[in-house]
Amino acid sequence: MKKSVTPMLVLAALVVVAVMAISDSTNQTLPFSQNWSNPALITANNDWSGVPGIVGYLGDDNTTTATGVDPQTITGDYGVTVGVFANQGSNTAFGSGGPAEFDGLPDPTVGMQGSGTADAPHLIIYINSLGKQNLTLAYNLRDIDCGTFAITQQFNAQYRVGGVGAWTNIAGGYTANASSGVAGECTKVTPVSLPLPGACDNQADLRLRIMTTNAPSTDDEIGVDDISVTGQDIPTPTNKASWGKVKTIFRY
Ligand SMILES: [Ca+2]
Ligand SMILES: [Ca+2]
Ligand SMILES: [Ca+2]
Ligand SMILES: [Ca+2]
Repeated sequence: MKKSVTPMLVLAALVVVAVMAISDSTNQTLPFSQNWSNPALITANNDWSGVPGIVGYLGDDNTTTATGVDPQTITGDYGVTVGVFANQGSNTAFGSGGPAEFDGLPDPTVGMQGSGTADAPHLIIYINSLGKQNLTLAYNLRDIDCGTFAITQQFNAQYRVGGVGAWTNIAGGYTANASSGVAGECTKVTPVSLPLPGACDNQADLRLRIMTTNAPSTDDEIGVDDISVTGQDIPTPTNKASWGKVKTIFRY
């Protein structure tokens, strides 16, 4: 008897293709960088397919309606909705929560702010660190929102090896307030440079997560710009004796 493909299977396949098409979570080798200077990376809402190795999420888990949540306390996956508001030009007064692309600024960037829906918007960076050690994650948090309000916009950075399990806070990765905290101010830059722990060395699937949370009252739009992930080559052993030594040093 001839086998037939059920409509449900066809639908499931189409959904899989659709999900795959809106992001490029290919693990990127080092050195990796992204400064958002190319306005063509993101051209349509919720489509990250032109951005190698970075995907933005709304963080719309909605298990909490609280504001001002410390992002260090969020260690599970938080919402799976891929999102970005594309082509916002220089409209940093844009009020919707989640990631957004401001490609018309003199220095373009992707930014994020929280909202009642986007409780914990975040970027995930997908890295292949095979052969690399002593990694560093760096980025600039930029207050790009000149709105007349003063709030506290928390940010945090975490890592995870592989696609499942808890996220681990990176030492020094918490920024208590990336907003200037001054009404109408939009020039503050918070440089962040984080040495990553040894667990991040030499991994085929390393993920780095940069997250903010819904601030009390109106959120400040904060750019996550000049992202880089760098590392050093793990020395290649030249003979059997030195290989033993290397294995001892880099055991974890
Ligand atoms: Ca930039
Ligand atoms: Ca664009
Ligand atoms: Ca501001
Ligand atoms: Ca808010």
